[in-house]
Amino acid sequence: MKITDAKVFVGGPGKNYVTLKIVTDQGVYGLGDATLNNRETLPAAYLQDYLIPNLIGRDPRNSEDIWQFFYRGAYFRRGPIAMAAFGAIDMALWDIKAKLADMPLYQLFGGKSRDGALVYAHATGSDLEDLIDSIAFYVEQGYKAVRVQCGIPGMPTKGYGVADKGLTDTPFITDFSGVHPKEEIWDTDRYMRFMPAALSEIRDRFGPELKILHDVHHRLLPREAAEFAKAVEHVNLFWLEDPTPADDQSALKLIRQHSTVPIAIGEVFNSIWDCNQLIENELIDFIRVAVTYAGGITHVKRIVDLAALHHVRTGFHGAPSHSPLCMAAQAHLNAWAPNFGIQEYLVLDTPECDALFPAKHTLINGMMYVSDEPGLGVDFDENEAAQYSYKPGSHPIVRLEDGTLWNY
Ligand code: GCO
Ligand code: MG
Repeated sequence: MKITDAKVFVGGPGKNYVTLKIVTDQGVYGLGDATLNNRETLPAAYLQDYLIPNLIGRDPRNSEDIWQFFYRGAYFRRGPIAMAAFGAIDMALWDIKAKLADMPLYQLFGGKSRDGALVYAHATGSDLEDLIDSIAFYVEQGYKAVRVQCGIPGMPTKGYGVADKGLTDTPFITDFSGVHPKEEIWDTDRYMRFMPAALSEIRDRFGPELKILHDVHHRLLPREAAEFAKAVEHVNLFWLEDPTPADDQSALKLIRQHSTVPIAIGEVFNSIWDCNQLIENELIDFIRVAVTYAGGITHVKRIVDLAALHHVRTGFHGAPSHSPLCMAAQAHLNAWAPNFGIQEYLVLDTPECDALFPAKHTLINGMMYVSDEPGLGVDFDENEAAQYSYKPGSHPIVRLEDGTLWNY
């Protein structure tokens, strides 16, 4: 069996999805996602210029050897661009393998450990009252877990994860007006004064059952993060995400010394070497890697297995930029992983997205149910894809009030 062709598509409804289609001499094809948010053309070029020419003619069933060939063969290892490109190939090869076996992908990992996977929604409010309405909306929809992000009184701009309008408006983050980022202003003191009390009030309003998550989005210094974690301990958060920039791993020790709040980190990681020490030293509780950004199923499954040895559960990244293919790969891992924790899931089932990526995965009462179709269970309509093309976009950047550049 041989790979005869591979094509890359960039574009989508309101997103720049990077979709890889690998075609074989036996008519079976596989799909993978290389969408690196706001840098989408780079994994696409890596695939087109270097990886695809080396894929043609290979046996698609040897997904492990192909992964090693690209990873070791690059010589300059890791990095989000390369890992997203390898990830797309790997995802597509697992799709092919499961289609050949005529099984849903999770069967190849060891079958299902659960029927439905717990997901969390994003609630957002420009002030606490709006946020409480937004949380109530998701609770009424049946969600058992909600991430809560709130505008901070006196903060010159709205802050991370706070939508511009409406209680269900998803803050898509990317601004498609071009590659020059908008600027936001951050003030740690105002955040520290407001947010712990707001979380406390949310807990009082919604009672003990609701799983409440909060994303600090890398904004605090280690000592501040320890103080914050201590201050919210009584709120009984499901997790506190990215309290400090995830590249300083020793910062987590200080937080751990002062608080038992569960910590989730890893959405910016792209390799097991970014998280092995955090996992082995048991400094985190949830690992947030995404299958796309971290080298595909082959590599992320290794991370999940390492995490399981250290009581670290999964909480895969599921921001709106992730393609339905990445979400499907994660849905299959979620169905299998003995150490599954939760899945971030931002509903993207617009008619346009469904037409581009037909799929049978379902979301009912805040639980995601994986499709039993062979493979990843997501298709890709090339005719639909023809209407979309790449649109340059960017994340905001963040500054302190005096102009100092801060972490987005
Ligand atoms: C999350 C993330 C995202 C990121 C985004 C960057 O928890 O979902 O923090 O909102 O900011 O994925 O591209
Ligand atoms: Mg996050």
